[in-house]
Amino acid sequence: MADHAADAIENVLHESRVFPPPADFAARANVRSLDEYEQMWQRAKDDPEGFWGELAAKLDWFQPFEKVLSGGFPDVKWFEGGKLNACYNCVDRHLSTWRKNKAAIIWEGEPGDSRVLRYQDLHREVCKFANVLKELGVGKGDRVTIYMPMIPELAIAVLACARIGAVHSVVFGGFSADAVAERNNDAQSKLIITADAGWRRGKEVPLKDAVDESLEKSPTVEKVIVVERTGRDVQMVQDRDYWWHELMEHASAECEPEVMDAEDPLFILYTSGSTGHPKGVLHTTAGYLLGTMMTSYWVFDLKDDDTYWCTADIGWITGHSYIVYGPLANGATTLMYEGAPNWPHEGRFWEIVEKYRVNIFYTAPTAIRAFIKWGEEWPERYDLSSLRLLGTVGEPINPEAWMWYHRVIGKERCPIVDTWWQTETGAIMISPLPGVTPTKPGSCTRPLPGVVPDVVSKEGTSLPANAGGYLVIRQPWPSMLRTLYGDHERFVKTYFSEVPGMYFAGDGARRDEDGYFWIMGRVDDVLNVSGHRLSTMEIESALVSHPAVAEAAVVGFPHEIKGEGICCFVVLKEGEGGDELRQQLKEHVRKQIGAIATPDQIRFAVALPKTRSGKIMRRLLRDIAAGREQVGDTTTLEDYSVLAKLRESSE
Ligand code: 7RM
Repeated sequence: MADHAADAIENVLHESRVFPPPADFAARANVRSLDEYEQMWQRAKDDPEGFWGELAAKLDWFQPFEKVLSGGFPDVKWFEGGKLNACYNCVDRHLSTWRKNKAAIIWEGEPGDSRVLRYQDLHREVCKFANVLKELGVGKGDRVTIYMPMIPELAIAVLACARIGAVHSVVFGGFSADAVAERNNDAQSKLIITADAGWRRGKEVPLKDAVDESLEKSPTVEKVIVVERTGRDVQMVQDRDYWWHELMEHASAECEPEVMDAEDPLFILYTSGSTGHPKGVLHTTAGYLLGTMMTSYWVFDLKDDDTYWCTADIGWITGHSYIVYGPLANGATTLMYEGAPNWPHEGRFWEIVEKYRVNIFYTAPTAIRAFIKWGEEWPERYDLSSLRLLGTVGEPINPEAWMWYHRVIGKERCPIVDTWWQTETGAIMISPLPGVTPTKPGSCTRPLPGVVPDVVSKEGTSLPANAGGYLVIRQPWPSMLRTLYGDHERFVKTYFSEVPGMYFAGDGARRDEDGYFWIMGRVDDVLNVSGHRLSTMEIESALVSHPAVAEAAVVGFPHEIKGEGICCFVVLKEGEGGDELRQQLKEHVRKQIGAIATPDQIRFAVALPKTRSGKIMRRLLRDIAAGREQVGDTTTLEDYSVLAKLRESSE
C-alpha cells in the first residue's frame, strides 16, 4: 500500500438523488421489506452459525456437517464434516423436479448461432465429459486449466471438474501464452481444456496456438482437450492432444458425483497482484456454493420464469459465481454470450435482450460508458420491455452512467443493483436488495446479510460518517477465499496484516449518514495533493458529468510543489479536443469539487488501458504521466495498441 494512503480520504462527491424500489417490484420480491432485511442482517451478525446453518439446508448434502463455523480470521472452516458435490447441487438435483426440461443455459454465439441446454442436456454432457476427464487420468484434487471461448463447453468443463473433484483453474481466453504457462505452472496443472479458436469481433482468437506455445514452458501438463469451434487449422500432437467431440462420442452418460468435503478446494482463480506474479485465489466447496446461491437469490431476485443474463466472461470471478454456480444452484436459466458488445454492430446486447426476452441484466460500468458513447439510438431500436432488474459490477459506477442506465435501459422502472465484491470474497458483499433498498446513484448501498463491513483508519478504528478510509470486513463469511494457492504466507500478509484482526479489501470507501457505502477505488489510487487526500474516482466522476466526456481516468504524478499533481486522461464522445475544451474541463472539475481538485493536466486519448474485465489499469497511466518507461506487468492488458497511442497523447 502506498504510504500516503494514510488515514482519511477526503470526500468531495455530492449526490443527493434517492430512488426507492418500485412498489410493484417490491410486492413480489424475494426479500420484501426493509424490516425483513434488517432483521436478517442483525441475526446473521449476532448469530452467524445459526443464520448460515439454517440456510445451508437449501443445499443437498450427502452427509450433514457437524459444525457451521470453525476458527477465525485468517484460517476459517465452514460446515466441517459435511459432504456434498457442487455439480450435483447445480445440475442433478433439478432433474427430480419439473425443472428437468427447463433451459439451464441459453447460449448465443458471436456469429449468431445459438444453443439451448435443458437441465437434462447439461447433466448428460457434464457426465460424459466427467468420464472423459477420468479416462485421461484426471482425479480428485488434480488441477485442470481451462482456456476457452465463451461456449457451452466451457460451463460443461467447469461443472465436470467439480463433479469429479478436480480443481479448475479457468484462464481468461484473452490472455497470452505466457500468462497461461505461468498459471499452469503455479497450479501444477495436469491437463488443459481449450478450443481451436474463439470468435471475437469477427476474428478468430487462436487459443490452441497459444496453448501449444504455453506448453513449451509448462512441464506438468500431460494432455490437451480441444473443442472444435471455428474450424481453424490447428496442430494436434499424437498422444497429447485430443478432440473433444471424438472423446465424447463413446463416453458414458453415467457418472456418480464424487463425495467432497465441505472444505475441499473447488477452484483456483488467478487475479493480478501488485508484484506482477498473479495470486491464485482458492475457493472451497460448500461455503462458496452457499454464498453464490443465496446472493443470486437475494440480489438478482431470481424467479423460475426469469431469463437472466450476466455479460461477464467465465474467465472472471463474476462469470464463475453469477453465470455458472449461483444461477444453476438456484435452478435458473442463465444466458451466455460468446462475443463482443459491438459486433457486428453496437446494438448487439440489446438485440440479444429482445431475442431472448431477458429479464435480469448484469454488466460492468465500463460497458455502460461504452453504450453511452455509442449513442441512445442503439438501445432505442430494440424492445427492452422484458427487463425488470439491472445490475453493475467491477468498478465504481459514476452517477452520470448510473442515471443513463436507469433512464435509457431501465426506462426509469427497473431497480439497479450496484454490487461490490471481489474475486477473494467469492460472492456479492455490499449491494442493494432490489425490492427493499432505496438506491443512490454511485453507492453500492448496504451490506448483505452475513457481511459485516466497516470503514476504518490504518489502526483499525471505525471512522465517523462520511470520512473516507479503508474498507474492511470484520467477520468471516462462507464464500471467502481460504488461501492463495501455494502461498499461505502471502494470503495472510495481503488480507489480514494491513489492519490487524480484519479482512482488508484494498479499497477506499466512506459510509454516509444512512449507513450507505461509497467505494472510492483501490487505496493505491488515492492522490495526495498538497496534503489533501483525494479519490481519483471522484475527479473522474466530475469529468464524466461534462457532456463532451465519455470516459476518464485520473492518476497522480510527482509534482514539485503539491507533492502530487492531477493528470486526467479523457476520452471524448466525439471529436479530438483542444485547448479550449481542456480549459473548460479544468474549470468544470474546479466548480464541481473545488480548487484543490483542479487538474494539472488534461490529456485527450482515444481509449484507456484496461483489463478485459473492464478495470482501468491506472498503474500504467501513472507510468505514462510520470514519463517513465513501462516497468509494470502488462499481461492482463486487453489492447496493447492503446498504450502506444497514450504515449503520443500530448498535454
Ligand atoms: C467482482 C470483481 C475487485 C475490485 C474491488 C473494487 C472493484 C468491484 C465494485 C467495485 C466499486 C463496485 N472482482 N469493484 N465492484 N468498485 N463498486 N460495485 O470485480 O476481483 O475483479 O475486482 O473491483 O476495487 O476491490 S475483482
